[in-house]
This record gives sequence, structure tokens and C-alpha cells, in this order.
Amino acid sequence: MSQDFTAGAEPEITLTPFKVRVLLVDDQLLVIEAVRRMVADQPDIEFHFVTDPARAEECAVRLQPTVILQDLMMPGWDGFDLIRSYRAQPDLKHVPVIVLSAKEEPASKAHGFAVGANDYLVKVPDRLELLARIRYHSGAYISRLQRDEAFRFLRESQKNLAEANIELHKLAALDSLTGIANRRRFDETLLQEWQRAQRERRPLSLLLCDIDCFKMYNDTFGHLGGDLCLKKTAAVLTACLKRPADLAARYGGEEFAIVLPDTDAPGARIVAEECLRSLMKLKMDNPQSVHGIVTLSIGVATLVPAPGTAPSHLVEGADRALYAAKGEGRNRAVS
Ligand code: GH3
Ligand code: MG
Ligand code: MG
Ligand code: MG
Repeated sequence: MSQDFTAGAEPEITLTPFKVRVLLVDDQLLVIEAVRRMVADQPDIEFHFVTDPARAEECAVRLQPTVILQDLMMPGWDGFDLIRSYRAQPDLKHVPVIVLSAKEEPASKAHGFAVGANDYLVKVPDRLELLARIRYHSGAYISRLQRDEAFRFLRESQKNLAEANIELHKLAALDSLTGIANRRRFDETLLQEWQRAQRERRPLSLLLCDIDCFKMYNDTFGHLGGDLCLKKTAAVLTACLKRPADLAARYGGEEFAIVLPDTDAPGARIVAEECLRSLMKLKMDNPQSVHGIVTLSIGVATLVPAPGTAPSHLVEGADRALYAAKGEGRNRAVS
């Protein structure tokens, strides 16, 4: 009575998800047909054959099979010699070779192994045994432990990749000098808040802040000194914001932009004045500037966005106000 090894609980051994590519080298079409039938319904096995031994090596190099099934007796050719030539060929020397021969003498088997074969089956082999040996030599069998280990590794890598992506995303939104939001993040946020304000018919405010006489600051303290001043200014502006939805960004050069969602004109004015005061408190020397210290000019704009309009309206308004603040003597906010 035969025992069904495939029934019942999950086996200790499972197959890898990879395809096994088999190349049969045999001059007899009958043998090819027999083997083809044995592997035909196996979804993990891909079957190829070559009848002309003169073309075997070339076919194998092109196909890169997972395993070669090699006949021994072919008109004018010796299978042992072919195996030797596979072993000398860099692209084939590691491909497992299973001899498939009518010769069943032990001496022939011994010779097969001696020239580099990995296995030896007498023709015509039993189907189950052939499949098992093909899979065994292809490394298709893995233990459940190995499989679980591989899946765990895959899941872990995917998780790490996702986390790295989030980090990259965050970095891509930050200004590398000051560490606050960059222009790209500002543009995204402004558009989002503009659309939200439009839907909810709520006011949206924007402050454009420009450091006064910064060229002179650079001229006095050098470019590195200027960079440090920009970092401190960015930190001060960020600290002036009270609501989580408020955003301070580096708009470019020595200019900063502050988005204040759901904030009316008086509210925006209060934030602007706080920014001016906080920066002055740092008392960073700028001999050529107003009061001899680093100050800001701020343009303030507030709008309840009309349907079908773009946030550039708000930016243009704040820009005009900033220009006015510079014209009126700097270190001030103009609405
Ligand atoms: P105003 O009061 O009219 O704004 O005068 P200003 O000198 O600040 O204005 P201007 O736009 O003429 O000069 C801005 C300067 O900011 C010029 C540029 O060298 C400097 N700047 C821009 N980006 C950086 C930066 O990343 N680091 C440093 N150190 N300086 C910068
Ligand atoms: Mg033959
Ligand atoms: Mg400027
Ligand atoms: Mg300036």
C-alpha cells in the first residue's frame, strides 16, 4: 500500500516561489516527449530541450537553465564529454547536471560523477523521483523555518524602506540651512490652506518677512556670520507661532513667509508685531541698520479667498505691503 506524502498537515519542506528552468539534452524525441509529460502540469517547472548535442552548450549558455538533464549516448557524441565542457564553461560550471541514461552499470554512474555530474537516473525514470531530484538540485526545497525566515526578512526590509521614505519626504520639505520648512513646503501648505479657507469661507493671512540691510550684515560679518543670523531669525519666527496649523518657511535668501490659517487681519498684525519684537530682543549687531541691530520688515495680507481665485493674490498683497514697509523706513509691519 502506498502512502500519500502530500496529504494532511503542512509539510516540513516547501517550495520556493521561483521557477525551475529545466534543459533536457537528448537525441531521442520519444524521451523528450516522455519527460515533457512528466513535468507538464508542474507550475514551478519550465521545460526546454535540445536534440542536437552540437548545440547543447550554446543553448545552455543562452537559456541559463536551473538544471540540465543530460543523455549519455548520442550519435557521434559522448555525454560525459559534454558534461566536462559544461564544467569548463564559466557560465555553466555551477549548473547542476542530472545524467539521464539507459546505461545502468555502476561504472557508468561512477564515471558520470567523476566528470562532474550531480546525479544519475536510469531511463525512463519514475515521474515523482525525477521531479523530486530536479527540485532538489535546483535548490527549490526550503524548510518551513527558512521560508518563514525569508518572509520575516522581506517584511522587515519593506518596513525599513517605508520608514526611510517618510524620512526622505520630511527632509525634502525642509530648508537645509535653517531646518524650517522650505519654499516647496510653503507652496504646498499655502495652496492647501487657501483651498480650505475657500471652502469654509474663513480668512487666511500671510506674512512676508525680509531682513533689513542684510547685504550689509554679510559685508560686516561675512557669509558664515550671515548664515548664522538666518538660522537664529528662523528659530525666532518659528517660536512666535502659537497654533499648530501656523507655518514658518524660508521663502528664499533672507526672506521668510508665515502662513496663518483661520486668522483675520488684526490677528495677523499681532503675530507680525510679536515677530518684530522677538527678533529685536536678540540684539544681533548690524551697525548699518535701523537701531544698529538686525530687524525685519513685514508685509501682511489677509483674504477670505473668493471662489475660483489662486493663492498668488495673497502673495502679491503681502509683497506690496512688504515693499511699503521698506519704503516707510524698515523695522515695521504694514498691512
Ligand atoms: P533691504 O533692507 O532692502 O532688504 O536690504 P537687503 O540688503 O537685506 O536686501 P538685498 O535683497 O539687497 O540683499 C539680500 C542679501 O541677502 C543679499 C544676499 O547676499 C544675502 N543672502 C541671501 N541668501 C543668503 C544666505 O543663504 N546666506 C547669507 N549669508 N546671505 C544670503
Ligand atoms: Mg541518446
Ligand atoms: Mg530681500
Ligand atoms: Mg533684505
